[in-house]
Amino acid sequence: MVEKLSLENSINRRNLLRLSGYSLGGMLVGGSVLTLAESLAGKVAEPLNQKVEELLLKPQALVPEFPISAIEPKALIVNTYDFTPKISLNEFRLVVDGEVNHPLSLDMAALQTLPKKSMVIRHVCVEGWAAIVQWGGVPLRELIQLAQPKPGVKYAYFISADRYYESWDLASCLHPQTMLAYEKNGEPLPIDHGAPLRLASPIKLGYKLSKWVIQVTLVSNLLPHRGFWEDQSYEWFAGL
Ligand SMILES: Nc1nc2c(c(=O)[nH]1)N[C@H]1C(S)=C(S)[C@@H](COP(=O)(O)O)O[C@H]1N2
Ligand SMILES: [Mo]
Repeated sequence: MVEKLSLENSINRRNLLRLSGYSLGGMLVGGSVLTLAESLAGKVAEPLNQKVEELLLKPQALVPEFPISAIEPKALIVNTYDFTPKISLNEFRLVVDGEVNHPLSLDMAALQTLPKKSMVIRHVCVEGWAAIVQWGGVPLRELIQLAQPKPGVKYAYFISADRYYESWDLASCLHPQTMLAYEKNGEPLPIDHGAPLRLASPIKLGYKLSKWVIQVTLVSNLLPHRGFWEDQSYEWFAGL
């Protein structure tokens, strides 16, 4: 059975627990998912959402990065609210959907053919610790450009395999230093730190940086649910 996973039912009906292990691929893929090859082959001709275009062209202030020698290899504390999900790499797909012209469903091999960025930044947790970490991965703006948000899109939801969820403003998503990371300190991302794919960015506090991201849903309005911690009174924007 192919079930189209909508953002609302993924949050409200807690499908994610059920999804978190195995049959991700088939269940997440709806009717009109283009492969990366099809997207790249020029089926992405519609004009971009104007706001996306502006944000891509307008230089956004970069946060200064650190030299490799500043990395603190032991300082990143595993901070997981509940459990570490089991994700089968064979079945893993990152789905980018919502109000987009070209929904994507990409496995890790496809993600690793996209432009790669590496950065050394400080991760800051509100619980009072920080760590200088090197992340390697794909800038989120690359994926958003491929998916082509429709006019009106202002936010992204990030759904994780452990039922964590977050929402971000579009400008922060398109910031050149916001990425979906698959490497930490030059090595494949460890499971506890969010493998195969997690958010990394020097512009947001730690709780915005979702681990085990399986779905990015672009929307024009926020739902009553805004984020796992935000729904328990943490600040939503959480900028650094
Ligand atoms: N899916 C998911 N993402 C998450 C969390 C979590 O519990 N689940 N914890 C958040 C918090 S509070 C922090 S500080 C960072 C910690 O990342 P780390 O465990 O790799 O150090 O992940 C964030 N992302
Ligand atoms: Mo945190």
